[in-house]
Amino acid sequence: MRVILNPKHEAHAPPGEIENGLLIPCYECPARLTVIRTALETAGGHTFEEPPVCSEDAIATIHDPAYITYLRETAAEIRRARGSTPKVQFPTVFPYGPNPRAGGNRALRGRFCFDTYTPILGATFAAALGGASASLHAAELVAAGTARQVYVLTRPPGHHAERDRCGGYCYFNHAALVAERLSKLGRVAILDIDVHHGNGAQHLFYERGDVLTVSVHGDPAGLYPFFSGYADETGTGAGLGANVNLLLQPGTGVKEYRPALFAALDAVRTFAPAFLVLPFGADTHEADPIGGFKLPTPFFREMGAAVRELGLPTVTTQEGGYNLDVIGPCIAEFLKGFE
Ligand code: OKP
Ligand code: ZN
Repeated sequence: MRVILNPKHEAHAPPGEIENGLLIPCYECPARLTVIRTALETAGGHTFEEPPVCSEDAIATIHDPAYITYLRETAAEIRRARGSTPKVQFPTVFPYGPNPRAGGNRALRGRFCFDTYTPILGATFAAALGGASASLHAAELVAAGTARQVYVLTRPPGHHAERDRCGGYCYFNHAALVAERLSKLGRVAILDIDVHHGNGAQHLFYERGDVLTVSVHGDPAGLYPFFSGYADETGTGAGLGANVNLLLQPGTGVKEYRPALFAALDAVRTFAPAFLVLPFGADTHEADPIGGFKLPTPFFREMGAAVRELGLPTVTTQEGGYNLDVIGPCIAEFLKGFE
């Protein structure tokens, strides 16, 4: 597999995430990328390359320019901070009231972010730009027909990011950037198999009939992102019927997961897209600390083989997966089945 790396991820290393008012250790850490890369090197048959840096205009195909500017300027401000000034910014107040306004940094932190898991550090903008660059480079390779399958090995992840808000460890939506680029050439399906709902792509393409969004995930009644991912969210306007959410319960094992995956693949087949974008998370694994599913490592090869049956030019983006001992083997198995 051709693997495109985010060369700038490492310095984005949050000091923690805020859960129920407490700062807890980060699940989303730089070692995630390292262990995946090592597992792929050990498995063999993969090539690794770094992308050229993309322009902010290319990111603005999906994200609000004011949000892009906010991330860039906030990161720069943090790098200039001296003395006791914090090196990390978390939101504390979110938009409220009939006519929400946002003036000044403390308001913008809540304006451009929807949770307390997704801080901005001095290195965050460069890391996010690196992920967007890797994704857009992968999209160009598939668009040109130079490659039929490309895997974007990046962190932080992207599938929760919306047009003008970061959240769920995500800043720029890699899968959406790829889908938007490929949609210039034909219909695109996004199939999200992270354990968490792909709310970003749902939100970004909700009114579009030319981009199908399908997500297989844990019931949001009990799992992040809580506010979206329900079965009755089916799209609107031209996009009516082009959003599919398949919900699974905590404790989901192979027996429950397999039919849901088949249903998702059937929805993609029926849509008959020219391209597939696959936000992939290894947080469906039985040993993941936050997912709650029970999929064993060997099943990931079967998942890859099932997706392969679609026979579509595909960009896979790395999303979640937080057990450092298993995410590497999961991805190696998945790509083995997929290639
Ligand atoms: C990002 B991706 C743990 C709370 C974690 C945030 C989850 C973000 C998941 N105590 N909440 O979809 O893997
Ligand atoms: Zn996830």
